[in-house]
Amino acid sequence: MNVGITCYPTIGGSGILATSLGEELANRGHQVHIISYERPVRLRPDLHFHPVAISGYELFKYPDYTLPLSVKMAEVSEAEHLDVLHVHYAVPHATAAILARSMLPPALQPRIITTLHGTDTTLLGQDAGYGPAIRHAIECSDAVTAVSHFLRRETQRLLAPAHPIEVIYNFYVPRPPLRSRDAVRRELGVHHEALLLHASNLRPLKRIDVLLETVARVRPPCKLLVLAGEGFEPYQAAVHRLGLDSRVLVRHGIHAVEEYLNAADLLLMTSDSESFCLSILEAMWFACPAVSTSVGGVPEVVEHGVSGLLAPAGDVVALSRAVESLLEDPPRRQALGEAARERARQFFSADAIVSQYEALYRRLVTEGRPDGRISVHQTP
Ligand code: GMT
Repeated sequence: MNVGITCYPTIGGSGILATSLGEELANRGHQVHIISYERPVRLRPDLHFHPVAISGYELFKYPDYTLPLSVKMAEVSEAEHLDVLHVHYAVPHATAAILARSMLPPALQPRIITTLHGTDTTLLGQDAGYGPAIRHAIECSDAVTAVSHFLRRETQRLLAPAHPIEVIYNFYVPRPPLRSRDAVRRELGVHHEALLLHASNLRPLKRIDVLLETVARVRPPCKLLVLAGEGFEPYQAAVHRLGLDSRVLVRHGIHAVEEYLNAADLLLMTSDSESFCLSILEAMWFACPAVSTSVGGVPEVVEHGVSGLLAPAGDVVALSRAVESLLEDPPRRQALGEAARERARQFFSADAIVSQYEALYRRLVTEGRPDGRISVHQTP
């Protein structure tokens, strides 16, 4: 099939997932076209990339992305005979896709799949300036998926769209680390102490304050490595106040996360909300168990006490005790890590998930278009 994918290209779960999906679809023989304002960070060179040019028209107080995106989507749909256009993160991608479709004659209209990733409905869905547009885009999509049952429930509760939402979980394909665990720990100056890892975009809902307070309470020797796109400076004062200067390391813009996941003893996530938490899944593939707040879709990814440990949101005492319990019991930590890797293989592999998206595409294409025609462009 000819598949268009639109996502945010920056570091972030939805962009990473969409890029991996594109690569896996290409591996399965589909023609994949990525449409975005920048080449996604992890995009392999053999996928087709169609950049959206944003005009700096001086009359506009705020630059507009939605219209040039929709024009590019329509152009690519027509030129590449897209069967489906799969947009990740509703805002503004789903709205742009609906507009692109309405610019095209029926025979050239791709089927539109909107995948909800989290804050596009849990936060923006509650914003009076966005909610009705998001509901409209969901209702006009040919299919809508959410990355967890939690997100489906929340979207139905907040927006009540008159359209079914299917759950297709996220997946992750680990790349082999380029450096050994020992080499990475040497680079970080981690010797006999444990290495805790936190990977996120540091948005307020990731609760970096809770993260630092949790680490400050952990008694066994450990260091915390924070992997973030950018923006840790506002937290340096808290690092200092909590006496963590020598225990907190920060690395920005790291794409080779695998090396660090492989070197870490556990992942620590303290979010107030997560629809899924791709960082946890990434760690699971490296048998690195997570200690996380039990929020949103996280309990669908981690079974408490089996493949990781969960604690109430904001509870620094429970979180630090959970971390300590794993640092003090390496065999248990290893058992949870192994169980996490097994769970990732069983439920969140490309084999398990990509076939669900392919089946959805096939269903939409063979169901036919609203005008009764079926797609004529299918390749494999
Ligand atoms: O968490 C973020 O702020 C980024 C956001 C994104 O769009 O990349 O993440 C959301 O999508 C990820 C991929 O599906 C999920 O793993 C994250 O849990 C979700 N974030 C939230 O729900 C807060």
